[in-house]
Amino acid sequence: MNGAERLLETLVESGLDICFANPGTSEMQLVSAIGNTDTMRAVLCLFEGVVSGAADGYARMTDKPALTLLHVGSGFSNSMANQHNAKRAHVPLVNVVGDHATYHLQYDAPLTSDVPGHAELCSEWVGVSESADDLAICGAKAVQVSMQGWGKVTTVVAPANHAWEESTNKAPALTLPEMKAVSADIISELSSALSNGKVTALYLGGRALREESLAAAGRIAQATGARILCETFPARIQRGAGRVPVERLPYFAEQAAEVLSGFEQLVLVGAAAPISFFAYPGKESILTPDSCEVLTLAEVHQDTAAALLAVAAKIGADVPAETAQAAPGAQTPGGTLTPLAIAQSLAQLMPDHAIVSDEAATCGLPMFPATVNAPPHEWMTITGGAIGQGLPLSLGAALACPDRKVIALQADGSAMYTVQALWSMARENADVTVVIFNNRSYAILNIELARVGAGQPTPKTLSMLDLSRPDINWVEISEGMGVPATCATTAEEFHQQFADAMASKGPRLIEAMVVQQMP
Ligand SMILES: Cc1ncc(C[n+]2csc(CCOP(=O)(O)OP(=O)(O)O)c2C)c(N)n1
Repeated sequence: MNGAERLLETLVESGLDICFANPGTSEMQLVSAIGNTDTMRAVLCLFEGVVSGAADGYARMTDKPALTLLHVGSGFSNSMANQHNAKRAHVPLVNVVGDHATYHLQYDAPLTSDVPGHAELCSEWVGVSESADDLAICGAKAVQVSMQGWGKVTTVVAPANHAWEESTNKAPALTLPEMKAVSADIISELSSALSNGKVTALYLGGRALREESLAAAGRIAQATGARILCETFPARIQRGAGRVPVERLPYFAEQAAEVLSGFEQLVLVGAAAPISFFAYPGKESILTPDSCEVLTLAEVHQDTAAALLAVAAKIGADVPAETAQAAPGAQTPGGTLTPLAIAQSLAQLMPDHAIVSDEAATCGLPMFPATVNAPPHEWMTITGGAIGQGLPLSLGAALACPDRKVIALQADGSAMYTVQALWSMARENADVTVVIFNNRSYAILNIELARVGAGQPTPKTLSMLDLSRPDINWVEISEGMGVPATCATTAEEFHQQFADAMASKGPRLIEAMVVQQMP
């Protein structure tokens, strides 16, 4: 066997079963190895940002890594924005990046680059293979590290000669690490703090937003009067009917600070302390008031469910919190096609256990609160703020959960970054309904322009935030990539088209010509 075949053998034995790929000449042995096995699904993506975003979506839904296959430093750097989002989502991810043969690097051929340097910028572990045998050893280690805590982004740099040279030693899969538990001392300390009568919020993030943790947090809230908040951009939250509802901290700093202003204690559970998304002249970066004590029950990467259950047991919190309830009999939305009308259609029509990828940007603001009583579903957001995540994320989630409907709520500007994901959705027959919020604008930047105090905009200034001239035709783009598409201009049209999409399987795109009221 050659090094590439050994690497693949080890990755498959370590539990990896899907590869999102955009390969080049230095990865041909790996392409060939994957082509000769039926244990690794291969998904071609036509831009590397789709590769990394899809791997993120797959990992968010399965809690295990997907493999990516990328081509040298240039390919890796194309994937970086979504590697960044994946890192911020704390998901496991294993990249394999090919490089020139070791002996070829000295000649500085055109694609030569510092591949480990590229990888280190957004990987939490990088292994550079030193021989054909070492390649699979690096692969085993990459999977092991990727499964530390909730997950890490890892990268194996694979020189082409290590892939094609003979490898005589099999590299066994390594034992996967256990999630770190919260100590008994912290459980006692936080149980006392939660019972001290101060005005308190539980601030949940990451894995603490799964059903079991939410139920335990609900019981704690019920017993102590604490409010349940969550981070602004969670990786994945389980919500809808039957689940304990969570209030998401608003994006705009003033609104977030307002929400946090009355609390004397904030208890972090799998979330970092809330800070402003950006700095603004004359505004605070820290969103909690000085008088609010910030305590940590569970850090990111710790076992949040066990910690919440332990606190609930210690304080005798056994009364369940109220859960969201289905709201039957809602009226079919009509008239102007606003984001809220779309949210109403979504809440009425989404099937049980749908997966929502929310990169609707400004149009997404009313969607989350308006879907609290929708059927049970999961909601994924743009964890690292690097746009171009939503379409790839929904592709990866759909391949991870083929029996569930995926709904991509997608702002038009962000969609254009990784629009190639549509082609992979068509090719893989991914069950994704894409809703494009066509507002022909970088609307959020029009808002931010005023908020940062950048002065009076000129027409030239505004032209850098405007997506017209020419208008983008999403139906044509989508159909050109093999995804059937329709356009909706009223709430009734949207409702009907969305109902049709929910009733059928396979990729669909609805271009929603939204009329937006700016916050
Ligand atoms: C990778 C990356 N590039 C650029 C930005 C800056 N940025 C933030 S929002 C935005 C425009 C978003 O427009 P759109 O997706 O249409 O949503 P809207 O604001 O119109 O709701 C841009 C360019 C970013 N966050 N990430």
